[in-house]
Amino acid sequence: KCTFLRAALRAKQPALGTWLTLPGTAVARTIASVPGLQWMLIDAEHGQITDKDYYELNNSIVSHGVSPIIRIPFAEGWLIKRALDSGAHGLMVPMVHNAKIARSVVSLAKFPPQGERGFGSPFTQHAFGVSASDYETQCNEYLLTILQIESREGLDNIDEIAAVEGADVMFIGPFDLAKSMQVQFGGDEHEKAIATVLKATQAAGKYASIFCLSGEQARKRLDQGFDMVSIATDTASITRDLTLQLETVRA
Ligand code: 3PY
Repeated sequence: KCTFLRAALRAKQPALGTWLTLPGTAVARTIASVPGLQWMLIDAEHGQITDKDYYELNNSIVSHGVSPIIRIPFAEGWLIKRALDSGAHGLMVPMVHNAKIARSVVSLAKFPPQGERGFGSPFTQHAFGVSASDYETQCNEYLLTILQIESREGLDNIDEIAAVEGADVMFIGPFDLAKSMQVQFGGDEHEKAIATVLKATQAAGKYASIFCLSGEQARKRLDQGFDMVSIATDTASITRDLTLQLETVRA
């Protein structure tokens, strides 16, 4: 069960996901039950979700055959520990600017001998769908370490970051990248930077991923060679559909 997303990536299937910023298992279940999703991002960087919510959200999402990924607020050891102890299938870390941060994240996310993660929570294995001892042996292989490239510094250091062993996915945060570079979102320089990260990620034999807000954007990125894309967020989906229905009824 812990292999949903990893299996899709290994099979070279487009890994399609959504963004969860609203707390509550009802929202998570409603979204995860839409057929065809491989992953759902539990956003504890910017959303209203806290680490107290992780356990219930993970289990709700996994019960629909979707891999939960937790995005923590920052590359800090105790934040990584709390996210992984809840049994997430993937860890997303924002603002990875250099290989030193990338190495530290990987080390904190892996049990020895690959890393320095400690074992202890009696609940961790539940969302992975395995026994505690299987969790310990399988986790290093199946847990996805997802590093966000979303700064000029991260862009400049992409070759070294992508080369870090155990760093599985380079995930572009296009909004923060544009802000950090002080360029227009979607403009030539922005697109060139995105292409640079994609190329370096592919050259390092890692998976390339990017945040998209719609199926149209996601399709374009998959056609460019990205392996894993979001297609929507919870709040944007609600707003978009309500706007559309209002326009339809008023037309
Ligand atoms: C960005 O676009 O900066 C992101 O991190 C997506 O949430």
